[in-house]
Amino acid sequence: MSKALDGVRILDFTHVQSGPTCTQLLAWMGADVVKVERVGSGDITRGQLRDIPDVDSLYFTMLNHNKRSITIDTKNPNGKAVLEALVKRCDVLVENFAPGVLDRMGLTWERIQSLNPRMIVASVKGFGPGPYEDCKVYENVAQCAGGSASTTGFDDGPPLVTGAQIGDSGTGLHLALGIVAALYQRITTGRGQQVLAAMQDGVLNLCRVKLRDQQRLDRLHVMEEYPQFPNGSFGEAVPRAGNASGGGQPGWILKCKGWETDPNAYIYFITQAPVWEDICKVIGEEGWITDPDYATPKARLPRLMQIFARIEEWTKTKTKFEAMDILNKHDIPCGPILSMKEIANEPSLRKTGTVVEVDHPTRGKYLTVGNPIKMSDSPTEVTRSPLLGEHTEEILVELGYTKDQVATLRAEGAI
Ligand code: CAO
Repeated sequence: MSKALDGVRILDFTHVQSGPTCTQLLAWMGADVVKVERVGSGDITRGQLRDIPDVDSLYFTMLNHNKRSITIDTKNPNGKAVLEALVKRCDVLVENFAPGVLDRMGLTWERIQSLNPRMIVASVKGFGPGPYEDCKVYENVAQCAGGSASTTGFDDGPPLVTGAQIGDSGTGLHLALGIVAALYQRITTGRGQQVLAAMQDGVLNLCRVKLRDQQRLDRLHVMEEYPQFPNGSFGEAVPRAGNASGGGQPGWILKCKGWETDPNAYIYFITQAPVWEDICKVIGEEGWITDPDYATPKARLPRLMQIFARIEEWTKTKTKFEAMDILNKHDIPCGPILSMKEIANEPSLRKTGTVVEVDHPTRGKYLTVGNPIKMSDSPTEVTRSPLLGEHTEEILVELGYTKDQVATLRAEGAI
């Protein structure tokens, strides 16, 4: 079956996490992704957080499926010639080097355009133009600068980073969308363009509701769905909201049976207004259906913590899965706190290809997260990540190099 991005050639000059997530998605959608790596060492993540000696780490393998690998020393003139041959042949160059690196390699936007005016150059950077544009950035820096850390955690604790890689993988996702849009625009303009996704911008985009709340706070000086209401105090900036829901339907994380020993025996419980009557019946508080102190969402706001404490008395008598079964029958929105172990073993996620088992020649079998985007006419088959330089010769031959020329390049360390 054909794939959405069949025929699209990606020069993947990415490393670590943010850029590789983007090009992995494009590969899953059918693009031919050629990953350019340093001779001898490759992407630094090949050797980071290793769980098996001398074997590509899960960090690397889980971000580089369905790609081909070529090694090039881009600081060697003949290596640079190979890189430029790839620029001429490809549709998109994706990179996430520190600011200025591509220019120092001689691959300025002007040079790339002169080599291939149809080339789309897509970059992840830590910051967009401004005071921090020259800074190197990793995940947690972006979470802090994008508004996530100041709004995550509990009121009486420090700012917190989240386990979701919203700075790296989140920005990779944003960049992938920019790339496919640029490919679409190129159909009519015939021209390439530069696509920039800054990690600070990507995180802020995902924290949009908190900028909404900042403006509500500026105007009203109070936000009734926040746990600081009614007994705590609000300062000038959006406070950390604990486990409060970011939307109009109050929610909180509640203990379930076994919480004393299982750190994940919890459920997220949402007191959605349309099912308030059912919630009251399930927990045995039928009086709250008509009691004016509880009957309306507005009346409940100052009592949310007390209400959740009462609901928790009920959830503590059920496992999170028993509670889910009961609550779902009443259409009460809720979600179990699933551990990574539970997710890894969840049969339905295996069935949909969201969690996939992959075989690797030196590592053996391992689990990875498959394509979260499911397309009916462009199915994803996850194939293993390439070994370092596994496709160097194959790609050079495609570029028109003879086997003798490849041997010469190898001998001089250019590839
Ligand atoms: N051959 C020869 N040299 C190569 C090469 C190759 N194939 N590939 C890269 N290099 C060189 C570059 O030319 C550069 O050299 P110079 O600094 O001399 O010009 C050098 O490798 C290092 O590039 P870098 O500065 O990007 O790498 P770093 O490890 O020092 O920094 C990071 C890493 C992630 C902080 C930085 O790349 C960055 O800020 N990227 C943008 C933001 C980003 O994507 N961050 C998320 C990373 S995922 O957590």
